[in-house]
Amino acid sequence: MLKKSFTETQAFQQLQSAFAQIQAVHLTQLFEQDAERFNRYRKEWGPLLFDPSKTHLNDAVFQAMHALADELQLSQSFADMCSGVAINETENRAVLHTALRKGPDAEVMVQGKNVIPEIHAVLNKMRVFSDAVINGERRGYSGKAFTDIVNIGIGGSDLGPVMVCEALKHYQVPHLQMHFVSNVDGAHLVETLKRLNPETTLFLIASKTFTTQETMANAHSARTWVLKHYGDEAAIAAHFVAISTASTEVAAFGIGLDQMFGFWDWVGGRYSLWSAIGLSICLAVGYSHFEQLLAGALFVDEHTLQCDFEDNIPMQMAMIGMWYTHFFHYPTYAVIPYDQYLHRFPAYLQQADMESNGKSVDRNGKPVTYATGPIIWGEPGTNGQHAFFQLMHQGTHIIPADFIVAARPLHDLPMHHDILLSNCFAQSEAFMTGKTAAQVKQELAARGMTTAEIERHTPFRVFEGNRPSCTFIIEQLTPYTLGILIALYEHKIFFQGLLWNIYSFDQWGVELGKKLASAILPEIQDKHKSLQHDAGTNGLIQHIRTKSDM
Ligand code: G6Q
Repeated sequence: MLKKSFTETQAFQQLQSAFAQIQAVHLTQLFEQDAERFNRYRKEWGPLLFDPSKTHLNDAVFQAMHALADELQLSQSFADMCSGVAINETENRAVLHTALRKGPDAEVMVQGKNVIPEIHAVLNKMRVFSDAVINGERRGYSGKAFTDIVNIGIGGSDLGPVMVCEALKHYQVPHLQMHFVSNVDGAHLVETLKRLNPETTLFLIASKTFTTQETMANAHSARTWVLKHYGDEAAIAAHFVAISTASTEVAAFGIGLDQMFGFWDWVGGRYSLWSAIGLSICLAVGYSHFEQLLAGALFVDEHTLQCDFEDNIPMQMAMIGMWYTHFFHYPTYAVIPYDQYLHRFPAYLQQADMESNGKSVDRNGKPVTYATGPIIWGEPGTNGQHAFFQLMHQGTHIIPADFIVAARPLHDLPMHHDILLSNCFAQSEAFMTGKTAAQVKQELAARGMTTAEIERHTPFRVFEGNRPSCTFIIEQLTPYTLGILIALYEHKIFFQGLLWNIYSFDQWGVELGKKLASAILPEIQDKHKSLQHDAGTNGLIQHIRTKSDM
């Protein structure tokens, strides 16, 4: 793998001159210059349409991006990742979430061993288990069928499964309710368990390391809740399963290895929903839907492997993101699904993207001299329109956005879907075209305002426009198309890591957070311990010590 950034390439010069030509051009001018722009840039691939035509692309920019992709060998690096090369060098690991989507006949070698048979053995165990829970064969300790599943996990062991279970609610098994407990704030567990019956509740303890403080605290409290009800240790085996890479820690917790669903260190936490971490998804929607999710992601893996820059959607998404982050200096990027089922998609992407590319040291150990991963955020439309869209339309910050919508709804209220679609398209149109002073004046005159009133009101009603966006249309939200959407963003993140020459698959910032809290915990629990922090932190701890006496 090359260890140079986009700024060190010859294509970068090409991009700089293309930028000089286009930076002052309004998006509407690009459409005036080329009415075929939509057809030129949109890509249709299976059930997906990707439309980047409302971004600052032209032939010169596109060619420079293509040259950059070739010069940085993006395709080769993607193929390396998929074939098991240890590209996560800071943790000395392969990165193989793509292997989790492959069929049983594939071959992916890690340290001389084909990992596909193990993957399919775990998938098979997930299928058998989820079928048994769903059809009531697998029951609680007192013989009652399960009605509620509680997944206890945090970060990568939570955000992906929650997002998918919410997104696929339409397909949910009706007699099983899913719950997710992640926060160590006891309120999360207490409020979840309040309405549940220990005899009909199954806990999935999802933790790659099985040492994460929050998950272990929640798991132990859940265990106590079950034990308190039954008064019998033997009940634990019937009500707890573990999803982890750490069999010793799982056994120490008291969960037998037959009750454990394994995965491997080459599956990163935020890329793990395709592994056993997806057991909650299998239980929520049934194993065959989980298989469809994997198939959608595989479709994108193959697309990404086969297509060069001209057709490669994740590669183009990555370039457009870099284009706005580096050249236009737009520090944030919004993801706006016009789909209520996708309401957790932006939160999921925040982790996937910002934990991967929130880095400031390059792969040679040197500080980077350019902006890396943008701040990712978003909420579903149309809700966002009645909240933060004002700033997106008329604020001083320009925020590129992805709009995501399905052509056909999953409900039978067609009028609602027509309104949803029209809002989605109207917003990207308004972001691009804005409204000129002349248009505002004409409108106000038509409403009968005097010239003086028109002059006074016009400045507030002008929209500059020229706000870029990409639109993604899927045919319908299914497990397959959801798999497509997730994998598109995963690979966009991968390619951006290459452009910025950073390691996308470690997370030392998260590790730091895990250690810091462990140092302060005993100081909160024992008020006589001396405090060695900065004066501000010591002050906060002292304050809590006085309050806990009250
Ligand atoms: C993800 C990160 C992080 C991790 C959580 C939970 O890529 O590594 O979000 O998923 O900290 O870790 P465990 O699964 O080990 O409990």
